[in-house]
Amino acid sequence: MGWLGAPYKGYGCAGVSTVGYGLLAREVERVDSGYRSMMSVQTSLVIGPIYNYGSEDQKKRFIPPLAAGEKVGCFGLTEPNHGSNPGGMETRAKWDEKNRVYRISGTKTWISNSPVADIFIVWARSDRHDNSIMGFILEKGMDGLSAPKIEGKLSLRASITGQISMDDVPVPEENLFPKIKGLAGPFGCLTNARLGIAWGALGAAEACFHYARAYALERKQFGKPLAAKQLVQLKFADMLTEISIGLQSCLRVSRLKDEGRYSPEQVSLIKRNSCGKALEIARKARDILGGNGIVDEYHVMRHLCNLETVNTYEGTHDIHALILGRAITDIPAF
Ligand code: TGC
Ligand code: FAD
Repeated sequence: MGWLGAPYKGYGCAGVSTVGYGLLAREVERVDSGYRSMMSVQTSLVIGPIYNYGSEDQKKRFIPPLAAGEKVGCFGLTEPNHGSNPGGMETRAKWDEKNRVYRISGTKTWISNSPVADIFIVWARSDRHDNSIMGFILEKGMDGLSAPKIEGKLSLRASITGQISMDDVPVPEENLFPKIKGLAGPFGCLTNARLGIAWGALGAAEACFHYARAYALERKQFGKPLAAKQLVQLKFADMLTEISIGLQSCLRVSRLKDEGRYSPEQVSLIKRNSCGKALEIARKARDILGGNGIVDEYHVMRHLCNLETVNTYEGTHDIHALILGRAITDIPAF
């Protein structure tokens, strides 16, 4: 439908504004956060780095099938020992001069789409680049590359998650991103994805609001619909207020980004606010549905469980507080 890679221009991408991308994320996450996850990863974390940091050959080769949905991508930053602090990463790329390949070894974990991915964006420290973090494009079928699935998730069940296991994977030199070095590479991708999440989480909150409103108008207790009770109306007033204010802030930051006048901290502010508020809204909606609120048929509990992940990935609620704290005080407190 033209949604994958939507904010990028050319190579089969639609070329919409940041506001347009946000609106898409909001509508997709109204269905399920796992659907939006698939869209965010493919768009901001896979097509995005190839578009922004890749060579012309890499763009022509990899982006069109990703934008068309013919190939699935994933983004490997998190490691078993380094989640909130990816700067500690242990994955290594060793330059093999004779064969002109990088030999990559290490493990990435909690990687959306990895078990079904054709293309793997992997961040690793490279001995050919002063041990700096560099980005590589790995392809399914490369020697030593596997992607086992993580089982037992009670959240984001519509999105498949796995590890990326790399044992001396030979990656041709033309699969290295030539235009980026250091943590700014993965963090630049994350800023774009976090902005989509800020819109998306509120889409899930809106879905919960509407399910609860419809339910409260139907369901009668003490001789009247729940919607006729003042305490229930107070919950709806609070929910709608947070959704409205949250969406306005997403709109403003997205417009600033379209004008080239935004900062990553503003994105942290709205990602954190939207996820935290969406969780509170989903909990209120679940409460209004009473016992039915915990059943999959009524959807709210599914959104609530999904939002626990959305509040954690792409920087946890508290990590974004610390990013804001650093901007406010100039003191990093991580
Ligand atoms: P720090 O010193 O802050 O920065 C290092 C370099 O990066 C630059 N930078 C950014 N550039 C662009 N956008 C941003 N948001 C940036 N933030 C930092 C910075 O200017 C610097 O550049 P340079 O050139 O001077 O080197 O690095 P730090 O190690 O102190 O960072 C601390 C902290 C906590 C902010 C960072 O580690 C962090 O954000 N941690 C959270 C980790 C995280 O978000 N992981 C996400 C993994 S991917 C994922 O979850 C996908 S889920 C997808 C889905 O299914 O939807
Ligand atoms: P930790 O970093 O161990 O944090 C645990 C707790 O400690 C949190 O509450 C955190 O806020 C707190 N904490 C950490 N540091 C501090 C501090 N300095 N001060 C105070 N509190 C602190 N990663 C990818 O690279 N690619 C993906 O596609 C991807 N998809 C994901 C999909 C799912 C379903 C999930 C659950 C995660 C995914 N992730 C992905 C990983 C995600 O980004 C990490 O889970 C997240 O960054 C947190 O890291 P962690 O789980 O190691 O938690």
